[in-house]
Amino acid sequence: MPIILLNYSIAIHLDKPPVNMKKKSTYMLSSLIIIVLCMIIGFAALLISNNANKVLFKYHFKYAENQRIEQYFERVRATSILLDNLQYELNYTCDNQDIDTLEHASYFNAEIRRLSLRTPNGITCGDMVDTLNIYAKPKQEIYLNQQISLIANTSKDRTIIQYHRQILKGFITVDITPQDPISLLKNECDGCWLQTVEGNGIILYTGNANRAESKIFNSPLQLNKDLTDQVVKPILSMPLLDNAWIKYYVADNVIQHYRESIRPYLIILLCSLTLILLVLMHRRFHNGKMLTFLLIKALKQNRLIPFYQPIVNAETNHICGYEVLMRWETKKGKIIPPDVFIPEAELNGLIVPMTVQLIETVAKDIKRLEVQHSIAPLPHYFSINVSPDLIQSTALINVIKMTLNKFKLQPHNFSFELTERTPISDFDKAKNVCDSLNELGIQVKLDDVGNGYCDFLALQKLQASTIKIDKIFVKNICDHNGMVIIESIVAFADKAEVEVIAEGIENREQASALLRAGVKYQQGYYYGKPAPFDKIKFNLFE
Ligand code: G
Ligand code: G
Ligand code: MN
Repeated sequence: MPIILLNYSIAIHLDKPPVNMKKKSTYMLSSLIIIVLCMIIGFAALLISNNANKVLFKYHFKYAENQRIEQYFERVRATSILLDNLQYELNYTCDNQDIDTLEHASYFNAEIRRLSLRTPNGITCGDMVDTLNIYAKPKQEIYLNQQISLIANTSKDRTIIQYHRQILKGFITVDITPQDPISLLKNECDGCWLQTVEGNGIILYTGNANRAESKIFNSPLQLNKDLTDQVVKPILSMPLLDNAWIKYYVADNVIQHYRESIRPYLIILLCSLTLILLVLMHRRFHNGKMLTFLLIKALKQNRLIPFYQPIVNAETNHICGYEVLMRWETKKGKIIPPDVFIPEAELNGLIVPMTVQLIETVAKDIKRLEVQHSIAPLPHYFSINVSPDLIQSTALINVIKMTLNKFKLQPHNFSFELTERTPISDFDKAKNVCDSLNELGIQVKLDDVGNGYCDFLALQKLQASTIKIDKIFVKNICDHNGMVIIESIVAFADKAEVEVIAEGIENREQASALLRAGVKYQQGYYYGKPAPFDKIKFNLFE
């Protein structure tokens, strides 16, 4: 059984500690600082490195080309809708009325450059007089699918995308108006780039074909697919539907131009990010310092007060003790929870004087309770959280001895629970302190078992009398696994002869399930929330 416990403890230990260790906002600030720093490094690389620039250019280029192609398909879709209506307006005889209809449709639609109709009798007519001559020669054509084909025109400076469709009684061919070239290439020299469309063993020199060939490639006439790949690798190869590729070949100076064009933006971005980084670092630093300053003030003004949460014997429903939970009460009476200030106090060492002061306040409260209820000595224990720093310091023994003497209290009135949000650095020192506490008759409890650092080592070395089961295990008690873990902790505690207290009991079901599992000491909202001295619960049913 203990093996299960050990595994679970390790798993959780790996998952959680950093988040618990630091104050949330500090943690967020630190994360932000790292993110901004990474961004700065990334942008600086873009500014310095040729390769990083080329990668960015490629991505930018691909994005722009994708958008351009998507716009072509959008035009085809729009044309298709237009043809759905047009097919009922034609006579399918190529008479003047048909030509008018075609001219009208083409004139009013930006997507259409040319529109032609073939009638069932094989007559062809279109919206332009010389329509048949313009595209007659370059019969290099790649079909992307049954309806869309790419044709290189005679002047070889643009691709024509043709959309073919059978309509009611004839066949329509539409030349889709060409898109502008990618903006990244708009201002580039003619000979610096080349766009080809390749498919079915054909290469169409499309965008900027004429002069590009002669500049990038030695001999344009010999250009075939193999050679293309050998001479210059395309900067972009994108599949166009199934059986064709669009490829871009770009000379180095295009990338150089790109680099120059983005440089001012990169510099502005880098300056802004550096500024943000400085502000964040200042805040991170200031945050810690500010909190330390305020905590010192709170300590001087005795504003760090105890809240008490009852720990109950669930068999008898009697309160047997209290956990003391520190709160920061501001001047205006606002109560600040410990996770806001304890992690910082543990980092800057203030936790030691804070706990010492808390011990004295608790002692006074115990005295007041004795008077209020006319019971002396009070049978209850008051369990004070101590962080590893303090459990390794003999100051704790001196303080508790002095307090017991000064207020005439019994050792059983106090116990310490060791919170292990940070690891114990010197186990021997901690062991000495715990031994002395045990000799005094003051119990040491291990807090949040299963959810901290090296539980077993601490248990073995520090001779704790009690372990406190962390609330996350109680939360999952209704699952089979949750119960198995509790049972294994109980079995383990029996063997090790330590008491068990379960934390975080919020309802009757959890309380009775735990009791069945053999955990009689219980603490949680079900029995009572942490409360200030004047609202302290003395009887469970009051
Ligand atoms: O009280 P809460 O209810 O929010 O407690 C949150 C955490 O703060 C707990 O894990 C508890 O161990 C820790 N904590 C509360 N009071 C003290 C204290 O006096 N000293 C130390 N070291 N931790 C404390
Ligand atoms: O020191 P430790 O981590 O054990 O502190 C106990 C913490 O658990 C405190 O923050 C306290 O407010 C909280 N707590 C006590 N009882 C319950 C409970 O029933 N449910 C939940 N969610 N938290 C609880
Ligand atoms: Mn605790």
